[in-house]
Amino acid sequence: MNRNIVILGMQWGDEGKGKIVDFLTSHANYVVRYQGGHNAGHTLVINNKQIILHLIPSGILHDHVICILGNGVVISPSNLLQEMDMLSELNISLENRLFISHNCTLVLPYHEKIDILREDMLKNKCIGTTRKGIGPAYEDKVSRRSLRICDLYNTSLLKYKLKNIINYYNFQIVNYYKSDPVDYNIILEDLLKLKELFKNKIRDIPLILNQAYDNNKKIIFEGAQGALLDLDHGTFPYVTSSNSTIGGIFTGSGACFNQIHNILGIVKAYCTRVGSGPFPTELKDEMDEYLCQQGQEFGSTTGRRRRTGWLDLVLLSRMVMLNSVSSLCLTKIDVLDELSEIKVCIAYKNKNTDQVISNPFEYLNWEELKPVYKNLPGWKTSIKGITVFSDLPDALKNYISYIENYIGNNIKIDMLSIGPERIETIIIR
Ligand code: 2SA
Ligand code: MG
Repeated sequence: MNRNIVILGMQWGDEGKGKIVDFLTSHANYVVRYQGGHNAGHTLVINNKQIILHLIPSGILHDHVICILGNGVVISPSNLLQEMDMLSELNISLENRLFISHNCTLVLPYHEKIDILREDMLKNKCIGTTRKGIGPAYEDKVSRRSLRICDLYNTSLLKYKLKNIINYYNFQIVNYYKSDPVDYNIILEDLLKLKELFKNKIRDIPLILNQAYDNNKKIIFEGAQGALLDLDHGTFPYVTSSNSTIGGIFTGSGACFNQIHNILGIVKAYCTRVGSGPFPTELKDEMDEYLCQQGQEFGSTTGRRRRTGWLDLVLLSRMVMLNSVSSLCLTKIDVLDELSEIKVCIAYKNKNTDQVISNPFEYLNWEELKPVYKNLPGWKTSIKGITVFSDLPDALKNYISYIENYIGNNIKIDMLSIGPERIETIIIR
């Protein structure tokens, strides 16, 4: 594997990035999160035990690795504490292994409250957020109002800023949403306790990453959510509030594009989406229930049932282009083991006129899209236990070639994940 690798989800999240980060971390020195917050849910299965990480990078299970939360990550202190406790119960030490940017924005109870109030008010028009306060926290950052980790170390300024923020939020919460205000004193008290939590972890992350690069260290950048949920390039407004495409790395960590050697796009062999928004290949029949059960497609942060659909090669091609992907990793292939026929979306038509729509990102009316499918034969056999590519059934090899040929530009599927465990990974090249 090339030195510095980016792991990016190519769909709407839950492509299995966490497992791949954990797998590749055996060769890495640093694993960096650079966007999102505890809305993410990265599931790892080690020796039959499931571990779900929301904030702490998935490299943490390898004790030689330094894990980093860059400035682009929004941090809920209570959630971080919970995750640290969970890891310490597993005897995983964080001592000198978790470094955090002092510029990280804090996610605090008023963010969560306003996220929930807004979503409830929108009813069936809601975004379907994780209700964790992620959007409101990023809003505070953009409006230059947010509390950041560095603010914890200047108590008088912290009090002043918090007072203003609470006034700002309570005005909306009480007057517009007719809900109960949040309490300044309780939040302040909690914030004052956090100095110790962060003290030994705060570092100048851009400096660390640039020095690591100069010293030939290996860095993995761990994307959260998926490219189609990107604030700028995704299916707006049904997106998350950060840049989950490649650019998020540079603004969110301080690393630079010439320090990246490989951009690995993670693609699930079918599609899922949790929350509202366009999903052209969404299934509404018994196949939806089948994929959901076989793939255990339930949100790892909220427990919500994920919507399922066929692999969409039109959208995948777009995301490969947009992120300058160097190679792909196809995940959860085993979920399709029993199917006699597998569909992939290769084009769109207008649902009413049958006119071909070559570019949905130009056409913009997602509701009118009708997928055109290619039916590919299934392999109808279990691939469990297979460790080398040559042992895979021909129909699966054909499925892989079909995807590669469609994407073109010599982008290959270099890795396969055929189960949740580390060993259930096949390296093709
Ligand atoms: P938010 O909370 O403001 O980021 O929500 C905005 C949209 O982004 C989607 N989103 C996600 N989609 C897939 N997986 C995510 N993480 C969890 C998981 C989600 C869960 O791994 O399963 O447990 O429900 C994630 N985080 C945000 C969200 O559904 C909205 O569509
Ligand atoms: Mg997830």
